[in-house]
Amino acid sequence: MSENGKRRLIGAAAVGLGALGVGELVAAARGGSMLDGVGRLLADTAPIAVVEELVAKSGKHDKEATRYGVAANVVTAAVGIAALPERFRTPAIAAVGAGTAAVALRSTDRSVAGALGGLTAAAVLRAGLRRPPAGFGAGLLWATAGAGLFAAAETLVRRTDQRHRDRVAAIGPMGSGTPVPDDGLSNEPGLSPLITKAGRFYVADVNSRAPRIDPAQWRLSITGKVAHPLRLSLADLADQAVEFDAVMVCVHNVPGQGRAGNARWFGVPLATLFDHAVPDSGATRLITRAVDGYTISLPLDELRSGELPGYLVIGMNGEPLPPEHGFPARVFVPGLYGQYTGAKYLAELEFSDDSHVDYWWKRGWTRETLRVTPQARIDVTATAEPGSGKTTLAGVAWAPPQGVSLVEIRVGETDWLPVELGAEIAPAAWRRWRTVLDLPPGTHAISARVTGRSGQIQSGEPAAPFPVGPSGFHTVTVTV
Ligand SMILES: Nc1nc2c(c(=O)[nH]1)N[C@H]1C(S)=C(S)[C@@H](COP(=O)(O)O)O[C@H]1N2
Ligand SMILES: [Mo]
Repeated sequence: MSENGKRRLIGAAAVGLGALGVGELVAAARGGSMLDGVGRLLADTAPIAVVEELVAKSGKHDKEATRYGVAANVVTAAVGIAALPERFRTPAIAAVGAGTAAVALRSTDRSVAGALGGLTAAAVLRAGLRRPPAGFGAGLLWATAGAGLFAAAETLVRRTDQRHRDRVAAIGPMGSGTPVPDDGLSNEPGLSPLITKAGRFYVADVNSRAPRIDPAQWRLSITGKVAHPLRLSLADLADQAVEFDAVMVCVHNVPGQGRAGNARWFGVPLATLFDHAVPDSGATRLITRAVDGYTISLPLDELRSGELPGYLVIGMNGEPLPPEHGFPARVFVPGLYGQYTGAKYLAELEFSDDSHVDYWWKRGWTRETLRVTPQARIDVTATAEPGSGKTTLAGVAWAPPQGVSLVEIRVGETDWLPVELGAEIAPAAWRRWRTVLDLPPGTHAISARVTGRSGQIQSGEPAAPFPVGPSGFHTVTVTV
């Protein structure tokens, strides 16, 4: 490529960054983001193999990774457009602008903001590519301004989120205030606490950012094949709520990972709502529908018979649900994987027949109501001192809803050895465990497994999460 051509492309990248910054700031000023809309489009449409690959590779920062990945693509698109013959540029930019706007409009509550951002970014791109920055200084100016505006937009959105978070927290306590009982296990450094703090609880979401729902305006609609449709406020629900301890597990939690958390929840038993609403005989599924249209449906028979005792949850660890965990309400059936347990940011509970198709079913996930399989995790491997074989192992295990009856560990291919269990705070909750071994010098592969009170023993056969849930043991290596 000629020097001139190179300079033109670098100039275009700078213009792209400028357009991104201006667009995001325009969106952020109204509480939204262009990038969030694009991120959601990816979640909605990417082939399932791509989704699974991304989830498997991503850790805690997958949302940030998506945002910055999308941002990088905006800059790349600017370069691509600049490389087109002049007569194609305006239509290409118009298509990108309209596309971004359309994508924003189909997403959650901040759609208009994202759409305005997209159109503004397109206008800036058009102007910038028509009179490209002449020389290094002008390009640097575009790039710096763009990066600065983008950073400002990020700060603005974060502030708006924080204001919402504060307003949610100000609603006041949601729960009984009863202290969590001690499980009697000595507190090893690194061992998961009995209750996972909301800020440390994993987040799994198709949205980059939780919708900001106004608690004063919000009502839960109970609709569909039902004798008494209902509209309930948060206060109506709080009046009927009870407390329960349970572990929530993401179907993507391959053994050893942290996509599981144990919380003290506050919610209305679904059975209570069914008593008020009275479903028709033709109703077979309960559709839990979020404000953004995301749905998870549940088999009504099992919910009603008590085989799947579910809750409409409005509180977590004594407080309102934090925005990212589903404020103002979500459905949770202990013992079902998160992806099958019910929607966060609930707008509606609809009694329906079997014709409904859930969000993830379209992408090949099973229509079976997937139950959590027993899993043990090793959080701690601590040798007393260098050269000593005395090694403390500790962790958590779950087998909801019936509970954990046995946790064992195995060193290499030797026999399974039972470990000490902490007291059970609730059968549906996770249970902590601990043991001290005297290991011979060398390197050891140590695995853990759990047996549920139902008799189900954790399977050691490694399997990826898609499409019916993961299996295998968590195995760590310890060198003495
Ligand atoms: N509205 C909505 N509800 C949802 C999801 C979502 O993306 N949107 N994700 C589901 C999945 S896959 C899981 S594992 C749990 C995660 O809940 P958490 O983010 O509070 O941990 O919520 C479930 N409910
Ligand atoms: Mo999940």
